[in-house]
Amino acid sequence: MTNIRHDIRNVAIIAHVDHGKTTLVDALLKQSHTFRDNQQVGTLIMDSNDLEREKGITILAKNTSIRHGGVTINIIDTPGHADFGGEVERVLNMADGCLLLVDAAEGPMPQTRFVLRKAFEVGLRIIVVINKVDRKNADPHAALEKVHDLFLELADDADQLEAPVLYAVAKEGRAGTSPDDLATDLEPLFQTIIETVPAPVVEPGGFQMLVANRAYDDYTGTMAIGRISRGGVAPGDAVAVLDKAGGARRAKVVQVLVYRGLDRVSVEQADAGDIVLLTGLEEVAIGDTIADPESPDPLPRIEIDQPTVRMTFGVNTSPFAGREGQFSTTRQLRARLYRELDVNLGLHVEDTDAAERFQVSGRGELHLAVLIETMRREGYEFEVSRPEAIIKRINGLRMEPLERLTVSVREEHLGAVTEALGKRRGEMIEIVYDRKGGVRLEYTIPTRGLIGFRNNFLTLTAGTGLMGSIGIGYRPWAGDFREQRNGALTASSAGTSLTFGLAGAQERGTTFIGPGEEVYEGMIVGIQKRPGDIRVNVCREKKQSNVRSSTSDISVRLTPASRQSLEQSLDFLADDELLEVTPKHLRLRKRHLTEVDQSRARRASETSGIGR
Ligand SMILES: Nc1nc2c(ncn2[C@@H]2O[C@H](COP(=O)(O)OP(=O)(O)OP(=O)(O)O)[C@@H](O)[C@H]2O)c(=O)[nH]1
Ligand SMILES: [Mg+2]
Repeated sequence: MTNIRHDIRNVAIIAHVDHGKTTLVDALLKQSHTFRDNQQVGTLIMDSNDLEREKGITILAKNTSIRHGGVTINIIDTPGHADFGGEVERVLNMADGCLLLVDAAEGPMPQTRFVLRKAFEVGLRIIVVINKVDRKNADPHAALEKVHDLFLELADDADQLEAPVLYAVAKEGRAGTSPDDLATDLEPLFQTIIETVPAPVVEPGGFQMLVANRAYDDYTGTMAIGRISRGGVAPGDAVAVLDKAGGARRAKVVQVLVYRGLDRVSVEQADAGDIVLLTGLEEVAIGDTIADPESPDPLPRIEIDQPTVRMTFGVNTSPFAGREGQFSTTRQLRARLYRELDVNLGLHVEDTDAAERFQVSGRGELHLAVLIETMRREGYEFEVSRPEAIIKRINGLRMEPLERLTVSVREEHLGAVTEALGKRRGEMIEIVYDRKGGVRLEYTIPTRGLIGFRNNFLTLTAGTGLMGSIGIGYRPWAGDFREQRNGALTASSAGTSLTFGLAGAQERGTTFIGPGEEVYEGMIVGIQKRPGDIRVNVCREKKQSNVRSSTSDISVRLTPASRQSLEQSLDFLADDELLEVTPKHLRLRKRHLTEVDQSRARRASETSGIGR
């Protein structure tokens, strides 16, 4: 006999990046009176980690829970950026339904397609929410029409085509069944969730739960998060942890916690359908099953799409190595990278033939950049190489990852953007002009062609363009097309940069550093105006005729340094260059620092015939 938990709904919120998921969760939380009346909660409450707040995007999927009437609605907020698609894949198994948000002005974007496909695969009931209908250029009807096209394309059976549609302004906490007639609150959305999302079905049998996520707390240690699919659990219960290798380990549950708004509260018992956090189980990996030791049946492990981009992480070999980081040895770097695999499902780490270098693969540049930034904030120092697409041999053929790219640009930027994409082997599959001077283009393009493209795209469209892409599999290698970057300005000797020396460098190009910074020979201090590296002496002082004076540099006009962010630095890197990452600095450098080393490396690659 099966039971149904009428008091619970488990719902995930999915969408393309920035379509308003976290904002909608804010409003749902506020309207469910989860907070005390005088509690200051702010906005994007669920984007709780520092990097999320700085970047204004969600990186990790997170749970929360609200009460509406007599029903507990467990909500899973997910990231919309394609690089964090692995986060979406691993949490959908906790839900029975989802809200598919679509921006009324942008319409469905590449990640909308990705998350909808995953939702269909998992069998979620879908509620379409056309959000941001307040935007000036909103066109909710056109957006909905495109959503319908997407449903037709992706649905496997007719049932899946039935989805209620709501319109919303998440920012104001309003929703309704027509874009011109929104309620003053989200009541229509609450109702639709309760009516549409199936209540959890309780499978009969002993306790069973798939670990979909982990959290850590200094008090309780690691917590395993998941949805109970069978039976119940209470503090003190003995359980079996079933791991990837097929092994089973006995453990004892210490606490059973559930979400209440932003808090976690301890409960005496939880049952199938509940989303819980269990403490006391120590080393549990995502994808493990926790089960009754009497019926230790593993659930299918979570399937995650393969990485498409990789780079090497190595021990810092710059002359400044060991100065700024707390953790800098091979052992520390290796342990940290492998530890990441427990929680970051989309990531792969491999040893290389060099003991001090590791190959790290992820779902995109941002996926890897977030790892780099996180590690540097933890006190690690290391060096990374240029990100590259992962090339495979399949049936003897050289194959490369391909992406589907959607760009929206203003008509005046169309020429520049299509030209740039053409050079990167992009193939246009669709072009749609709207009535407001905008153009939407669909492309297929090798992942290779997209690495480093974002910055370029923002420049070409003066910051007004919109782009998004998702991996769509492998295809035969499309041939070389590497665009020549302009040459680097490299420091010719070690020392401290001075205004006079930098002014000399600025005659040759743009500088990345300001005066008073320590440099080493072979460090990249700027970019010149044409191909080919040039060495510059940024530490050169003006010859003094008499007494040295700290104001003697004033006569020289310096353009402010063009500082490179982490992502810009990764985009900048050529094959023979590295990025040194420390808690205090990002330094671009040549792989071979001195002229002697460079020519030796050049000779070695020529004689071995592998030269790039
Ligand atoms: N005009 C308007 N802006 C909105 C609305 N909802 C959200 N926004 C804005 O859209 C931006 C992105 O909102 P988020 O809630 O962070 O979007 P998200 O889907 O969670 O983004 P990721 O988690 O990074 O994928 C924010 O600046 C919001 O203020 C809306 O209904 N109308
Ligand atoms: Mg978000």
